[in-house]
Amino acid sequence: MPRQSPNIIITGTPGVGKTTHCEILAEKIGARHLSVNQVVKDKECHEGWDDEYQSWIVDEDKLLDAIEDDVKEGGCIIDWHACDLFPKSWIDLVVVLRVDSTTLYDRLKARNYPEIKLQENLDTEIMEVLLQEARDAFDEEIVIELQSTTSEEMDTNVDRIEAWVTQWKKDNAE
Ligand code: DAT
Repeated sequence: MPRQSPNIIITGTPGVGKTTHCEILAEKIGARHLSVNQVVKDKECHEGWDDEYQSWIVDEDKLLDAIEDDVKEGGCIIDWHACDLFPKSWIDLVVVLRVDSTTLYDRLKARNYPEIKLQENLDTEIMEVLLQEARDAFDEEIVIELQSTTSEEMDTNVDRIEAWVTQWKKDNAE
C-alpha cells in the first residue's frame, strides 16, 4: 500500500529545535509527531541508562519494531538526533536543522547538560555531523538543511515544509 502522506525526519544536534518544529508541524499539517525519545522511554527500547551522558542507550532493532506500523501508514514526523538507522524506503524527506554555536551553547546550558555532553554536542554541530550522516544515508534530493537560530527562521521552515507536504500529496495522488 503506498503512503497517502509523506514521512519526514527532523534531525539535528540536541537543542537545535527538532521538538519545537515537530510540534508546530504536527498541529499545522495534522501529522503524527513521533518523538523517538518518548518511544524509547515508553516502550523500553533501550539497554539501560548512561549515567555519564544522562541518556538512554537505545536498542535500535527494538525501536524500529516499535515504530514500524505507525511509519508504514505514513504521515509521521520523526524527531531524533540520528537518522541513518531508518530504512530508506520509510522516508520521503530528511530535514537537518542547524544553529549557530553560541545559541546552541545557551540552549544546552539552560538544560543543565553535563559538561562532557555539552561540549560533544557543540562539536557535533560545528563539524556538521548530522548533515553528513543524512547525506550519506539518504538520496541527496531528499535531504534539506534549514537554519534554526531565530524564531523567524522557524516560521519560514514550517511554511516551507508545509508547502513541500502539499506538493508531495499532489504528486502522489492517484
Ligand atoms: P531539540 O528537540 O532539537 O533538542 P528543542 O525543540 O527542544 O530542540 O529546542 C530547544 C530550545 O530552543 C527550546 O527552548 C526552543 C528553542 N528553539 C529551538 N529552535 C528555535 C528557533 N528557531 N528560534 C528560537 N528558539 C528556538
